[in-house]
Amino acid sequence: MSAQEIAFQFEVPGRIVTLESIGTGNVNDTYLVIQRTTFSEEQFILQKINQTVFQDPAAVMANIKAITDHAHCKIEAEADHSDRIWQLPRVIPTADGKDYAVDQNGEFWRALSLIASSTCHEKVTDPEHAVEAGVVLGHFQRLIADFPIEDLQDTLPGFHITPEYLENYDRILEDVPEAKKRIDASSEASRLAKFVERRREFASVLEDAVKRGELRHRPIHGDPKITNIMIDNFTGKGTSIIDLDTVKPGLIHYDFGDAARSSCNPAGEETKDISKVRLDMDLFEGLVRGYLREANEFLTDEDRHYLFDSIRLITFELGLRFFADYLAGDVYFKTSYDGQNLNRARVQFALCDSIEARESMMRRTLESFS
Ligand code: GN1
Ligand code: MG
Repeated sequence: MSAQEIAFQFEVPGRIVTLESIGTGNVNDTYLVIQRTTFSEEQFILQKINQTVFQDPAAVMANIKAITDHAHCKIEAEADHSDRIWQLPRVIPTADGKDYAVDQNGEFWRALSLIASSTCHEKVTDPEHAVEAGVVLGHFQRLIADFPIEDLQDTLPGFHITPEYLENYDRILEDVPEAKKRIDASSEASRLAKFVERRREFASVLEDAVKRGELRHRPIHGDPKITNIMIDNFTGKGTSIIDLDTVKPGLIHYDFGDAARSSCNPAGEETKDISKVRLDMDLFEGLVRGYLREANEFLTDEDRHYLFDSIRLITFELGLRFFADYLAGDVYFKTSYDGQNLNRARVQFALCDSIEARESMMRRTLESFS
């Protein structure tokens, strides 16, 4: 069945004008669909869910439906007192009332409303953009903070549990014969392997805090990188967070760390010029100011205590995930050239270095807005 035939199954009026592949996501396939009737036009997002990553797509959709229903009600209730018009994608049902369609190959497809007249960026453009990224994440976390985690399914067990990524890395080194060869064949890969070794103990910093009862699980977004933050074309303000696949119970720290690592590195995730990778303090100040404006309301002192570590950790973790995937032969993240996952790992580890060097400044910034 073609994407066109699938698009036709969703409850959107009109006939298809175009359907084009868009998006730079590393996981799902994404299309923009435009349909017209005699007197109107509807644009929406059609996505094929990657089942190698999400093994229970129906559970992913149940989480998205539940969390967006909850958040939409809150956005509506607060609309008159808000400084902007907040938006959040809506799950568009199929003609027979389901949250997804399954094609003859067993592939799961979903349709989501488009956040129109807004743009997402691969890199942060200026400190105001970083402020908006912080506000958008803090606002989303605040909206969903009271959603009961028992009503969310764990759709990606182990997601953001850094010690488990280390175990997986060790397994790859042991079980994939090519992995060791790849390290031996490249001085850059062996440098990255040493980088990992020096941070083994640090990898459990957040999970240890959970075990000691200092941090607790809450509903999280899971993937609030800068490309998932929509900026309103008219006002320049953040208007929506998108890509709700990884909404599940977890630590809000994973979200904060991910927003910080992706919004405060002006070179972006895909640069080949490693010398340009750094944690920019002006962008960081913006992100923290925006985030804490919304999040101070629900953060505990213990939550605040781990905010710095979360940035260092999620940056290290993503580098480790890219590196492990390179060693395993690119089985998880989509790539468009050979060695892309190795390059992505180099970027995240360089950023991690830069974060470590700025620890005291970053901690001062975090304290000054708390
Ligand atoms: C993946 O869905 P996408 O492409 O935004 C990944 C994230 C990473 C991100 C890095 C489910 O996100 O965890 O931070 O790539 N998503 C999943 O770009 O693994
Ligand atoms: Mg995602």
